[in-house]
Amino acid sequence: MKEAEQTKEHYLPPIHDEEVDLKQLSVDGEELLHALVQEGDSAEDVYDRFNHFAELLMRYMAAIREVRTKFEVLNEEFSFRNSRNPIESISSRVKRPMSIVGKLRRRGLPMTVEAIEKCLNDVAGVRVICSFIDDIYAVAEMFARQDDITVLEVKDYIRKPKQNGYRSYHMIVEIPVFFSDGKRPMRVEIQLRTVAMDFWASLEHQMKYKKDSADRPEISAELKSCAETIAATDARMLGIRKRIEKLEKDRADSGLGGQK
Ligand code: 0O2
Repeated sequence: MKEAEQTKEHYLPPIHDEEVDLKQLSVDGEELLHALVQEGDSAEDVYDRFNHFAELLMRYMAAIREVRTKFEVLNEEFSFRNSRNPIESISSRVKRPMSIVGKLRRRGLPMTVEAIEKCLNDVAGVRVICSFIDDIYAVAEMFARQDDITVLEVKDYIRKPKQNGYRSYHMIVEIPVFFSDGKRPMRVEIQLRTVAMDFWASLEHQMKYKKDSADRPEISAELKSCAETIAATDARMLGIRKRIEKLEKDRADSGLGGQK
């Protein structure tokens, strides 16, 4: 165990940019090492397991980069053709090592790299924030029809919002990533939502940690009402954009396109 603790700093691959979470391995370090220990383990076994874990996170980070690039390319092409960006921003994260451990424990799964790859869908997460609701479906469809993408699951919480008012379009996909030893399919969870849905979800997420509060039912009701207002506003904003586009088209068709 000591040996593993001493060498882990040495092993860590370089940090690439702010989206990369391998730093978390050092933050979670000792707790993570304890979680990975199995009965009868030698120091080498623990060290190996830690290294496999770190390598797996590195692979998920690579998958995130592939997915982000695809969305960035789609955004640029769409913007070139239509003179507006369907994507406002993209963020991504690799799940914290101790959150991975917690999820495996809750599900009664073994603390192994195989169990993570096979059973957890959200180790790599990419969030795509779109301007309008129709952009979400357009971008998701353009992404999903790329022939190296396998869509494993879709949850459309926009057409069918959750009871609490949560709205987003979720996809679990598999993307092939090329490493030195060959191609590996990597799983990534993608969440697509509008700016307004994202604003709502960030605030609602804070309720997760306020389970015992007496104010919870009232806040939840208020949040649900806000979710409905937001959904109505998103729909109205889309309607306005379509009307503006029609005006522009009519103007172009009538030969007035160049005049103000
Ligand atoms: P975190 O901290 O964001 O990672 P699964 O992930 O498939 O095991 P589940 O819950 O069936 O479990 O998947 P689902 O419904 O697709 O939700 C996955 C993620 O969507 C969540 O991850 C959240 O990020 C987000 N999400 C889902 N429901 C809600 C909600 O009601 N409110 C908010 N704010 N976010 C939600 P995690 O792991 O729960 O959380």
